[in-house]
Amino acid sequence: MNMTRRTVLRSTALATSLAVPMHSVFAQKAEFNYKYANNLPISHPMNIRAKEMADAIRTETNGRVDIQIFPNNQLGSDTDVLSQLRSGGVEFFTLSGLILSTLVPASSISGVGFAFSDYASVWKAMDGDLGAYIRQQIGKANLVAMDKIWDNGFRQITSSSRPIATPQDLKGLKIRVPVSPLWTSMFKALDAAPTSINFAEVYSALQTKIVDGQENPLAIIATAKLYEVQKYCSLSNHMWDGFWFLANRRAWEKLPADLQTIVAKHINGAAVKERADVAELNANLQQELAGKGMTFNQPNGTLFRDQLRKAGFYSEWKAKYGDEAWALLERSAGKLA
Ligand code: X2X
Repeated sequence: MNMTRRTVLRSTALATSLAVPMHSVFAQKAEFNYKYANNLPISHPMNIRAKEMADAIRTETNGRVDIQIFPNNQLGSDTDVLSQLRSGGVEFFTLSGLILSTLVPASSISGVGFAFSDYASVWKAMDGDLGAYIRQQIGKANLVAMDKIWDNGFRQITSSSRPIATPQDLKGLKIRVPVSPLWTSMFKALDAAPTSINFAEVYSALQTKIVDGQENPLAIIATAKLYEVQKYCSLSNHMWDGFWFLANRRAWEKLPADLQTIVAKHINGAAVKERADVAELNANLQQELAGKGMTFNQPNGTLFRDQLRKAGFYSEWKAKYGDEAWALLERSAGKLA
């Protein structure tokens, strides 16, 4: 059953009342007590499906594997938790490939501006050769990426000061971007003034006007309540973004093969359900957000893509990723540079 908008809003109420770490009472008897951290609100489909996933793993392993979920940056910002994942302080972490690119440069290629125009091309790439290539590169950094990437969605630009209808409207805009060279590069090429801020600090940065804008899919704008501090939402669809479900390699290899199979099955199964939930939400939340006071506009993406091309953005990043990876991207995205 897809996560409908109403379900999310109902789960928001439920989740708010449970706004405590989703610690497991079963931890005391498990053989493997693992921590899974993420940066999304408890009400986001990622956490709804992750709870189901952890319950199914505990049941099918007869309590041998207990995964405790720490949502909403409870264990620290993305930058902090990536360090904890590498050291084994946490065993699992979901992270955008664009943020992971500070460690695995190739992992941001899925976020190249305007590369994907629809989900058919996204999943052809991410469940196909490009996803396999990125997972291989992640493996070289001593991390394990599960087969199915979780969906974040197509990203939209929000602002407290003005709607973004053309690339000129971005000129000088103080826009928050996640900590990632590709995000900074893209908005600099669009003449904006990007500031790298971890998601944990985004709401307060917008509230205190450290930045005027940010960009995220509607499901995050809704579940993180960014509509409270942003007036305009421009449906730019300027990039698709996803979350790799990452494991610390030592922790993963400690699991016997039979437990690895069960854990991977339920993690990947939850990813597929979360994808459907997020796509449903992102397709239906505009009305809800307009009801919360946001003003929407639909910019012409071609103008932004032309600006990126003129600024040399695609040729710069083709050179950084190399011909092999770029060819894998264009196989699903079409000709870019
Ligand atoms: O930091 C963001 O904007 C978020 C929540 O979308 C990511 O994790 C990339």
